[in-house]
Amino acid sequence: MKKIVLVGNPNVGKSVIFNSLTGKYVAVSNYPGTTVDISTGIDKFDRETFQVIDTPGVNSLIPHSEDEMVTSDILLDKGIKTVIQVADSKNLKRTLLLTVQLLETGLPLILDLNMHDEAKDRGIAIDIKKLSQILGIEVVKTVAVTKEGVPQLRKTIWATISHKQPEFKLKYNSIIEEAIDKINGYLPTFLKNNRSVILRKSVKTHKIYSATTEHSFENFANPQNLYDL
Ligand SMILES: Nc1nc2c(ncn2[C@@H]2O[C@H](COP(=O)(O)OP(=O)(O)OP(=O)(O)O)[C@@H](O)[C@H]2O)c(=O)[nH]1
Ligand SMILES: [Mg+2]
Repeated sequence: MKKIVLVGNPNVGKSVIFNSLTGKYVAVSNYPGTTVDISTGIDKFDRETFQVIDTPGVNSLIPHSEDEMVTSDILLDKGIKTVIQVADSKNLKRTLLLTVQLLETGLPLILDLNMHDEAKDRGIAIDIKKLSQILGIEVVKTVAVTKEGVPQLRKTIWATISHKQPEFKLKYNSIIEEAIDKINGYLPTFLKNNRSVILRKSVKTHKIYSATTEHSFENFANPQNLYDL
């Protein structure tokens, strides 16, 4: 079954959005090999049925905790059709750091600026059209607790579900770009050009700075190690 994954910083309303999308068809289970709970549910768009996955909150796709490791791992699942980043509209800076990392996965992405009510109370106004143009993705506003904007979010998921994500490439300095190219040469075909995987793994192991020998790159690109993100 095709999968839709909800990802976002902690405490931004992912689970409330998840409940609005899936209703009562929900199962909670441990992510394999961890103590982290993952909720999955079913949503029907037109004649198609999708599995919706709620993930634990993350500050970064470079994992520093078991929760973050699980979310990063879920994003490597080949069956994923669309990622919805649920965000706190009051904290755009924190949101966009994760947006860039999600764009680097190459997965189709929709940005849901949730908690729009609280942002409005604080006088925060976000030009979602402009943001959508800059990022090259659909951006919607919601208030999960009152379901405001949820029908629009659903419509957007449905409209973009089979779209190919335009390539997003943030250019890093030459040391990093050269390391990315080199590491890419060792990746198995299904992960080729996946800058997100390369950068996550590189930052975690600091190999982007220290891997100067072919041997360490081979070690780095060992498919078994790649799942250890
Ligand atoms: N005012 C307001 N509160 C919201 C909104 N969305 C969620 N909340 C509240 O924010 C809190 C966190 O919501 P959750 O859905 O648990 O957030 P989460 O992102 O799943 O949190 P983690 O799974 O811990 O990362 C709850 O108290 C919600 O009722 C919103 O749009 N407006
Ligand atoms: Mg949650």
